[in-house]
Amino acid sequence: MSQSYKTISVEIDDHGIAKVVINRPEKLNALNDQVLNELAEVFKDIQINNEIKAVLLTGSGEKAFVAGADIKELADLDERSGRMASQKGQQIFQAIEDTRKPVIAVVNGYALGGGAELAMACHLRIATPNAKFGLPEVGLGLIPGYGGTQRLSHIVGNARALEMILTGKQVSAEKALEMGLVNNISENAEEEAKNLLGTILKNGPIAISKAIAAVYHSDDSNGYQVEADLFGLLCDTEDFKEGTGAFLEKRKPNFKGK
Ligand code: CO8
Repeated sequence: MSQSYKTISVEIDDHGIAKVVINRPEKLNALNDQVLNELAEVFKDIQINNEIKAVLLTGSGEKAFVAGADIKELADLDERSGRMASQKGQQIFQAIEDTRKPVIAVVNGYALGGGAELAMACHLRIATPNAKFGLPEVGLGLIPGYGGTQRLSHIVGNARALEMILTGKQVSAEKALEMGLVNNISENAEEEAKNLLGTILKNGPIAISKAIAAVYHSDDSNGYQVEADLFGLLCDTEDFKEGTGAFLEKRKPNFKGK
């Protein structure tokens, strides 16, 4: 990566998995303006860095993934600055969701407020058994503002989303799994996430990026059209010839991402 960050560390392993760690453990990785700005920069770099094939996002320390937006900074917001702060965070989280490389959150503790919203902006979520999800904003006289009202209802449905948002109550990792809010729970969540990414990365990289794009169009009225267009586009790739050729020749495919 081209830059060094103060609140985020990034390490790229031999398989092209970028491990992105939010590094503010003394404040349970709360998202202050600096963390948000750095997250935006990191994901811009990830999008254009060909060395990076997939992303694992987690929080530092034993206790928290991210305990929310930084309440100290929130306390001074008014109508105008509040709307702008919400929009800024929404855009950054949207850019994470729009990454066309798989992004997996390893939720290693509290994922509250903006932290739950950040995990939901990732494509997949693996939790440690001590993970706790919650949207406690109503207890602060607020509502979720980084896309949580929208993403939570897409993921778990309106009734369950409203229960979480209106009560502000935390849910355990097990409950989150039952609700479909996380893909899996593991004591070794990071290893599990890397294995999952390893399995994904054996497949054609263009197909992976188009699959992510197609799934995120599923709520649009033109989702089927997008699917057909992307399907057609993939039929013109060398990876498609390689994948089908390898099956017919009974060998493993060697995808080049072309
Ligand atoms: N913001 C700022 N500081 C925090 C936050 C936070 N969200 N969470 C924890 N901290 C700080 C604590 O103040 C404490 O700092 P210090 O040691 O200097 O006093 C340190 O982290 C450790 O925290 P605790 O001592 O509280 O640790 P506990 O183990 O006792 O408790 C909890 C852990 C339960 C997670 C507790 O810290 C807590 O309730 N945190 C706040 C959780 C919360 O309400 N999050 C939602 C915030 S609102 C939000 O995210 C809105 C998002 C949308 C914004 C859109 C527009 C801007």
